Amino acid sequence: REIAYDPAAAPPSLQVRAAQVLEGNWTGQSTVPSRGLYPHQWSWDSAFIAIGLRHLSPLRAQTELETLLAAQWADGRIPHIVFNPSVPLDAYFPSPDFWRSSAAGRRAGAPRTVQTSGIVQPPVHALAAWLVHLADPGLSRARGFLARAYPRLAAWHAYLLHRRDLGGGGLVSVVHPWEQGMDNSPCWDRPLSRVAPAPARSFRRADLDHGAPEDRPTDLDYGRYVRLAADYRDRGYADGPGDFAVEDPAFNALLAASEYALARIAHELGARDPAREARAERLTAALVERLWDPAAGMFLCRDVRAGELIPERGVSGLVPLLLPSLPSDLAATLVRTVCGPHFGLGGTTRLVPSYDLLGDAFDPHRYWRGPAWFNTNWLLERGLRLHGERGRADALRKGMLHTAGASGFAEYVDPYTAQACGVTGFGWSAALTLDLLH
Ligand code: 9YW
Repeated sequence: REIAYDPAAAPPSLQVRAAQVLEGNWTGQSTVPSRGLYPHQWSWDSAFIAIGLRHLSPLRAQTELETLLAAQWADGRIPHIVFNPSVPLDAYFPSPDFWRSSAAGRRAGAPRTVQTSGIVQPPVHALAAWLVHLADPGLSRARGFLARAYPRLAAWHAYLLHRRDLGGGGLVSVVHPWEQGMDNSPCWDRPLSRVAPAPARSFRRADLDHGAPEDRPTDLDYGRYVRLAADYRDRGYADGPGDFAVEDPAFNALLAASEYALARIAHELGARDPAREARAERLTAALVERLWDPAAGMFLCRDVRAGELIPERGVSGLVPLLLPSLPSDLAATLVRTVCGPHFGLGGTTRLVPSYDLLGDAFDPHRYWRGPAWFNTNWLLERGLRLHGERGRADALRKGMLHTAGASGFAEYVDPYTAQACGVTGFGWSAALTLDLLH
């Protein structure tokens, strides 16, 4: 008897499942990180999502970035959240009525037509724009995608380099843990300890409606996040000395990588811009000078207020492996550190944890205090490949693809067991899976 082939019975491939997540999170103009937990557009999420989306629909990937860039402030900053007006205010905290961008951000040039937050996130956008262009150069040229994006991306970088060099050493400072994107990393514990928390009764967290409290930041963390953000808002989002200023290796390395991308974009547009590459190299040199710690064998964060390096090993200190002009002895040391006892790649872990396995604050389930995340692992996979570590890059890629599928595209996973933590169906986990598949 002939057995009919029933395609409906075949389990969908990883590629199809990843595409379904991105389809489900698409709003028509952009993609939410998570339908429940993060129902608006996030800045660095959109950059990573566009990098994956380009393989499904170059047009949607271009639109994703264009929607974000349309919310840029006149001073050049790209806000970390662009709010969707059709989502109820209490679905996410802090909501638009906390940030009050169009009123409090008026002098900094916040847009009038759309509500945003007033802080920023890591500058992955020029890198994303370049990769999106490469996916379909014909469509990109026909739509003037890069020609329209270029001045905005250049203004974004100028904002960071000119308004945010709070330490005066050629690196950008973040003024809030949410800006760096690894909210409750133990790297922030010391500089945050100087911030008086806002009273717990003065706000209501919406994140706990969607996640287990032991996988999330604490109420004390949130009190400090709220205090810092409210103070910045009350200063009209003007940049200057504040309570929290940290030079972070990942944030600055991503800016340098995006400067290289902007140089390529300028070249594609017929404008020679040798200053860009020089800037990327200067940023790399400043990273080495100000943040490299030979004893740790990696980059550390600098607490600008205290004038010292923060003695905690976070995954952000490995991300500069992404940079082509990193001195080769430093690249080799970083590879040894990723594979050594603190991060365990290829030994005790299959994906790189967000924080030191041997650190006092290590917690395999709590957000950025230990779990492995897909975006940082994607960046390290590229870095390993760039520096000739093909075998290790291939193994990491394999580990990521397996974990993405097995965890239902989790937001983050236990670095030892790969157990899913946070939400599933997470935007960049699905998007970067697609990118690895191509
Ligand atoms: C928040 C959206 C964002 C990410 C951050 C991550 C988390 C919490 O979620 O931030 O409320 O903004 O730490 O990196 O962009 O996915």
